[in-house]
Amino acid sequence: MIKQAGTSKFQIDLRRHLRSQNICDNLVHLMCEIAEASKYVINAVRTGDLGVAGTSNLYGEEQLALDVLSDRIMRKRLIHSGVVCNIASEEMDEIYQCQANADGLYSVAYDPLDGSSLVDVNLAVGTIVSIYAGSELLQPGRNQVAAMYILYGPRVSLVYTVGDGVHEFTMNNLMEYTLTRENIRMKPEGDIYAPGGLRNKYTEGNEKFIRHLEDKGCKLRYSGGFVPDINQVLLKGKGLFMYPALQGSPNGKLRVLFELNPMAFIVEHAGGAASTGTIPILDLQPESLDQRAPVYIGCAEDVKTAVAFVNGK
Ligand code: AFP
Repeated sequence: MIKQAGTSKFQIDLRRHLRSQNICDNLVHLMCEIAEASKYVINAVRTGDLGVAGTSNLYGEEQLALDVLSDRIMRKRLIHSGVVCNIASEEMDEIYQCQANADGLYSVAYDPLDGSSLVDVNLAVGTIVSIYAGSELLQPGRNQVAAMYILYGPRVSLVYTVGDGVHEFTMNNLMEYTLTRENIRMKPEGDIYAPGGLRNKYTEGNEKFIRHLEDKGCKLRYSGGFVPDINQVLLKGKGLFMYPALQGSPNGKLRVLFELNPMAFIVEHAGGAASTGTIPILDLQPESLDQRAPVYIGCAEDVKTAVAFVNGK
């Protein structure tokens, strides 16, 4: 553990902090390469074309020019890193193999620009990254060796875990990521909630749960962007995000590989929890790249209460 963040005159940069973790050089190098890629994604978000790309992704959704550009930036950087075996992106239809031999290498699943439809209304968006050792991407999220997200908001911040604490870095005016919060911990129960999906499609259990949160005085905080919404719950250390099963869409909306696994890995290592309403997100065995699942993620007691309501408390 490094001296308390922000108290020393020395700014602790990402590479130095990663080196202080008990992880191998290849993983340090990979995570620093992803941080470097985010500097080009920022530029694209701030100045790039806000129009459509004229193509559609794995889900048949229309791709924005920013989706395609940020995906290309991330993919090139991951290939260039030399330590990646397989890549899966929310914007690509299938797994891309960089190297056949997976010894000592990693496989990466990422959402290059989650919430991209919010950029043209100037709301915060983010990049989400999930890392596994070896070649296999379709495995339970609990096997991740690292997860990180980069939030492009009023400030640019990066949050990561390698399974030993959750740490936040903020970009300084030299475009370097320096440590701002170390070993972030969530409280057992919270006072904010972020409910995704159409309320008139909520099941009775979910509707009762929302009323329970409102009765206990929780404030609604939902931006429509998974990364800023999770960042708020995580850094305030008190709250819950949910995108439940809806009438007509039993698996909700969010994607297991690109969104749920990395965020669940981060939140669980900050003392929170993440559930489908039936099992922990990290115990899910993904069957396909485009698999979706309902999610309740945040303070452990709030997630437990959600599961109870959803299962007919
Ligand atoms: P987009 O990437 O299509 O903007 O979707 C964003 C997202 O995947 C996630 O960031 C949000 O939490 C969720 O979808 C918002 O969904 P609703 O628009 O249904 O609220």
